[in-house]
Amino acid sequence: MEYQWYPGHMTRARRMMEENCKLVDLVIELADARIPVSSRNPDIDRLCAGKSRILILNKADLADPERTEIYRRQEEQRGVPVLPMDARKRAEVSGLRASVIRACQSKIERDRKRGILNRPLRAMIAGIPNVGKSTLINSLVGKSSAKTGNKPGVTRGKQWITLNGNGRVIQLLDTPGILWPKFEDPKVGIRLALAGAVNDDILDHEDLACRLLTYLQNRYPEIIPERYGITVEERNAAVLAEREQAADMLAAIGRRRGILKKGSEVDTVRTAALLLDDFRSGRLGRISLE
Ligand SMILES: Nc1nc2c(ncn2[C@@H]2O[C@H](COP(=O)(O)OP(=O)(O)O)[C@@H](O)[C@H]2O)c(=O)[nH]1
Ligand SMILES: [Mg+2]
Repeated sequence: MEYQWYPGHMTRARRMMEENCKLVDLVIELADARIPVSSRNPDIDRLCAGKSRILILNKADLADPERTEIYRRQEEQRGVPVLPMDARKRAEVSGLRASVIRACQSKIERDRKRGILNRPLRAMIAGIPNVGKSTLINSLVGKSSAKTGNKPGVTRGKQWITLNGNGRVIQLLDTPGILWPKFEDPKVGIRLALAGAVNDDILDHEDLACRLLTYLQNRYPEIIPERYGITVEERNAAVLAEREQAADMLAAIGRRRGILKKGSEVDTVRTAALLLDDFRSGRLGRISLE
């Protein structure tokens, strides 16, 4: 989350991806199930050309299951195996080993024809910051050997984590590949920010909160009234622009929760922080932004 994507960072990340891709048979790409398009970087196709691929739709516990399923089917039609999951849950992560072996089947066949049996399969995990790469590695390995949190992996030298299971050895590069988000489309930037994938301090929380409220009003109109016990005033809905409606709603939430400044004015900055936190932690329910 502390990531600021200066060109130098991007170049370094790209070079690392290229270098590491050469070492593996398979790339396990992580995307955020709530923003499956905005959290991916299409450059991975070029960087990892010729490698087997698996796409993990992580944080599926926070996403709208119907949308996740639509995206899963769409990507599988393109030939990429897709696994929605909650990387924090070991039981959900355990299916990944079988998927790795399946995804590498043609490689295994080629080896077999050459008389090479049980060569370890090498894999790496890749994704934008905060998508859950370290969490996934921890769950796969079963102990906290990979750093989680908001900092990128600290390991410098190349190390492999050996995963046994399904009768074949899988070697996982212990340093995940870092992909950089694509910000050219401002909508993408907003979705990344809402999902908590980019540095929060530099953002206007009120603006984000209002955008979220507008989105929810259009896509999940029952959520805000249910969670905060407020009603959208018909009168306002009829006369106010979408943006003003959202600001109105934010103020109503703050009033309802008693988030006030000195005096009796609603503190919309703190209300915005509450709303964003409720969204990011799943307290508003399972919501997808794409
Ligand atoms: N709800 C939910 N949170 C997750 C999941 N995977 C990771 N996280 C959280 O997302 C944050 C970032 O995870 P981390 O593994 O450090 O991301 P990395 O930067 O890609 O290595 C942490 O707070 C994790 O607990 C998931 O599947 N569901
Ligand atoms: Mg990490």
